[in-house]
Amino acid sequence: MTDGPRAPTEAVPPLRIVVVHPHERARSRWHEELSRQLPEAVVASWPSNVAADFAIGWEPGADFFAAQPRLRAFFNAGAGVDHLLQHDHVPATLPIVRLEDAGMAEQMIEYCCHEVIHQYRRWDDYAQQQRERRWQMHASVSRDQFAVGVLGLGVLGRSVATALHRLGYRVLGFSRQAKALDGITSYAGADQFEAFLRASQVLIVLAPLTSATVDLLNRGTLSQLPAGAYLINVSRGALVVDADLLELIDAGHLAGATLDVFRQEPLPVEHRFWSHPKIRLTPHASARTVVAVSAQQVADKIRRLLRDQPVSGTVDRLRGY
Ligand code: OXD
Repeated sequence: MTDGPRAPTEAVPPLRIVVVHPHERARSRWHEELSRQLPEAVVASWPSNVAADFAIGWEPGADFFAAQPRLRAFFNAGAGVDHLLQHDHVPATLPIVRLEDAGMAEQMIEYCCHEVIHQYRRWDDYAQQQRERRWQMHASVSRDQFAVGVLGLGVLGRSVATALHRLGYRVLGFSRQAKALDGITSYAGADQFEAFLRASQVLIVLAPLTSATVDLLNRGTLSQLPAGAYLINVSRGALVVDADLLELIDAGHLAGATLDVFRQEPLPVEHRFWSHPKIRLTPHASARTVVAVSAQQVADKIRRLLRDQPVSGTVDRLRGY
């Protein structure tokens, strides 16, 4: 028997992905890893004339979205999505998916625990004593009496809070809605914010930047921290009012701050933070995107979306994260 005429097979268009990133090195790392994770896909780097199904990137411009009308989702190549939501060029109905941990949590834990221990063990005082050749031991406070407040209990906030709890610190967590976390005293909602601040000897800022958190830590709220409290900001600079922070440190109400993020990045060379003796700063280096792990997470989520399955980490535009 001979085969009858075959129905023409419909060619399935390949999956198309575009990487958009202002830094050439990051762009090529993402390109390389996504091509490895999704060998069936055509991966392009923006600028490109590929009309993609999915995009991955950081700080895409209006021209990018205008040229990509077919996108089914945009994957953010970092933790915070404020850079996407502050512009109205991101199509209103386009799902935005953020990275969840993807190798950042362990870096954040390392960074925050290092800074908490630095304060708890009074390294700055001992460094000053060394400069003065002064031999003086300070009385120790037990860790369960040393309260560390974690503002923001998302994936990174929860990881940091849990790690500090495991180290034996008294940990307080603040979030919009109460979260039950083992060993962590939870505060939630605007009416518990003051009590949370008043109890936090070290305050770690890990909340996203949204219209509700911009300038949240200002003269009024920072004054509610106990005398001698210390601030660690690893979220976004715009949560803290710089002048108010400096004023409270100079007045002696706050012991100092560790800052990894700033309103303007790179931090302008003339900014007082650079030379302030009570400020330790790093250039937005607390937790870098680990591209290999992140690309695997993105590839898994793309496969789910292609099967019409929901994915975690989808941004709620109204909430702002
Ligand atoms: C961020 C990041 O969102 O570096 O700040 O991932």
